[in-house]
Amino acid sequence: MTPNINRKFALGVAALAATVALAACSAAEEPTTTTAAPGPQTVEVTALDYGFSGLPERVAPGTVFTLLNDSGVEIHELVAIPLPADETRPVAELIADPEGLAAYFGSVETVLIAPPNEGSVAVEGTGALNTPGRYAIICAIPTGADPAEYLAAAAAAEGGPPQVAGGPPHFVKGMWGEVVVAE
Ligand SMILES: [Cu+2]
Repeated sequence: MTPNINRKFALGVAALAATVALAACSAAEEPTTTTAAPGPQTVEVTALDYGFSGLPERVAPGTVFTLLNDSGVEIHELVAIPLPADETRPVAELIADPEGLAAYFGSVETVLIAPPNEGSVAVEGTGALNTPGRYAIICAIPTGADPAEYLAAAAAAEGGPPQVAGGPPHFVKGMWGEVVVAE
């Protein structure tokens, strides 16, 4: 029966096309990007020397972030800075402009700190991104800072980044990202 054979063939081609499309899709995806399912969820981001892995591009309001530090050397943080709607520059551009991002440091939504090889504690907010909009995600810890000294300074700091000795902030070395919070 020719029609039946043709139908089987057509189905086979469709399945093959779907497989190829899936393969092309996953190949094009950034390795550090995950696609968020609808609704708030918990997202575990991994901190590396020097970058974030597993940072989603888009999440629902109320999504809670945690940070796992995969470095045995550096202490890392995840600072989520909401950007106003009239700020249209990409985060990459803000990172490159020292005053660009600093202008928004006062409105931080949450800060997670993770010592070497440990999970995070929230030192500002709860880890949740509740307000819809675009966020700059950065780690501003100075390169080579002593983890114990940084934790002590963070505990003592009142509403501002702790001041400890070290090199340039990690975001200068690529430890930054951009997340959109939207329904
Ligand atoms: Cu860092």
